[in-house]
Amino acid sequence: MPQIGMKPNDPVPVLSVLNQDGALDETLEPDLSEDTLHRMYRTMLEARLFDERLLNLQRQGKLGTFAPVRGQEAAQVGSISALEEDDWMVPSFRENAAALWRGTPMDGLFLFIAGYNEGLAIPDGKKDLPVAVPVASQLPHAVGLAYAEKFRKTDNVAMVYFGDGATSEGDFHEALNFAGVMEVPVVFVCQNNQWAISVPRKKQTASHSIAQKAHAYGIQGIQVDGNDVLAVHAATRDAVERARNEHKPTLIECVTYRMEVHTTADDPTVYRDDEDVEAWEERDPIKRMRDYLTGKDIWSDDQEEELRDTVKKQIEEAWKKTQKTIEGLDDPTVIFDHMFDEPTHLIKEQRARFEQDLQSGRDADE
Ligand SMILES: Cc1ncc(C[n+]2csc(CCOP(=O)(O)OP(=O)(O)O)c2C)c(N)n1
Ligand SMILES: [Mg+2]
Repeated sequence: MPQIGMKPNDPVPVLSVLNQDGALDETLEPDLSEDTLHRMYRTMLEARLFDERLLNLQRQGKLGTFAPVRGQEAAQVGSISALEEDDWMVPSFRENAAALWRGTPMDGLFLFIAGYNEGLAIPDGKKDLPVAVPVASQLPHAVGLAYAEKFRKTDNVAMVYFGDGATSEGDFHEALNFAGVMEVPVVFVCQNNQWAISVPRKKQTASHSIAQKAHAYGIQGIQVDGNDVLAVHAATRDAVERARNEHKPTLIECVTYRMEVHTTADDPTVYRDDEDVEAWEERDPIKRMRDYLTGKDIWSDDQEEELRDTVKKQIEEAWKKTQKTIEGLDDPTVIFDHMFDEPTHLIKEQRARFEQDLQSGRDADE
């Protein structure tokens, strides 16, 4: 049989705009206003400082487990800032930076991490899905939402976040396949942070890149420097436009690094080298954006100090508000409230049994 030219590692475009020191390739600089750039920087800093406070409160036993975002702020803020209010944001479980950009209140995030269902409530009319813990389960949801938007002839799109580990799940492949065949206006944002808990990227797939998997489904793929907020934004803006105007999906691989623990239940010192983490410290996305803004003469040390103070106050106020809210929450049966609009008979039975158990506990206490 004649051999036809088949390249196993088909090249995908690779995009970077800012180098490690915040210096710029001017030909690729996205056109963003000073206000937008400031808002992006502020959200990245909010996410970083919020993460630090969450860790600190978790270590004091005041919060439950959570997945820190440190190191991935550019991947999230660069991408979410390309989305419009009427588009869908479909997160995984590590998207606090993207959630903050979408206006999710910090006290809601605190409340959820403290173990209260109420913290996950999405305000009416907001097109954000709640956190999805089952890895990759959110990808088909995003494809369904985007397909419905197309069906209803709106020009809204959906953007879905997931990790490198999620690309080994069937849901990832089914979602990309359906999106390609049915021409669904969805943007797949993979944050390749090099780890799925203790499983390194090279054990996740033999594929040269994650972005190239797009080709198997007939959709566009692009790999970007995920610690370069401008590159992530430029790639995502193009993908959102393509989804909105042509109903073409895109897979974006943001190459980044999980600088922290997987969750607070994890100890990465037993499976990864400090030198790797230190090497990525040099590519810190926040420092890089700050250098860029300073180089453009639109950021100063005074502004930095003022912003840090403001954000720290905002975090403390949100924590105080959360503690107050917790005092007024004493109905654990709300866990049955949000799965279905009309509860199924099984949910009704479980709720009744749970209420009985709670009552017996209260009777025994008296
Ligand atoms: C279906 C499923 N399997 C296993 C788990 C346990 N688990 C939680 S996070 C995770 C790794 C996910 O890695 P990745 O997709 O790279 O996301 P990251 O945590 O790096 O953001 C695993 C295996 C889960 N939540 N859901
Ligand atoms: Mg990962």
